[in-house]
Amino acid sequence: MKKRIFLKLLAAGALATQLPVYAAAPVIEVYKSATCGCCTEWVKHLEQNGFTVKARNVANPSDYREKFGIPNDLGSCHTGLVEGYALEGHVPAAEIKRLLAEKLKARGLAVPSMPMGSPGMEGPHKHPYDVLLVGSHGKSTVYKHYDGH
Ligand SMILES: [Cu+2]
Repeated sequence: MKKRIFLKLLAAGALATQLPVYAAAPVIEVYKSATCGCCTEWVKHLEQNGFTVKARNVANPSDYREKFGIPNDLGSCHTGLVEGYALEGHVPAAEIKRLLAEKLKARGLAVPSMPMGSPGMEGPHKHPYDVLLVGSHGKSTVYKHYDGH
């Protein structure tokens, strides 16, 4: 009897440790203010691209930017976290998927400010903008450039 329970627990434990391997879409946690409309539009963009999003309304999203090591001058309206990577601002799903595939050693990705034409910031114009890779030492490099038109 006791042995059987032990084996069941052992099996359950083994299953639990295997689950992340088989989990499908990564979950993105998003920290935003309750009144942010473009943040909600960005969340929709992520969901439309297959991500599961857990959005949380917080008093100061910038606290999370700081916590995740994204420099203040790269700040935007919301901060996300996916598999240990920070996502600052309106980062396109394509670059998030690329980073998750490349598994680079980095703090995350940032689209500073809120460029018109980035996901969640659709409007009459598309301004050029860069998706920045924030390295593990806090220095950023251009990960992808988007042309405006
Ligand atoms: Cu925004």
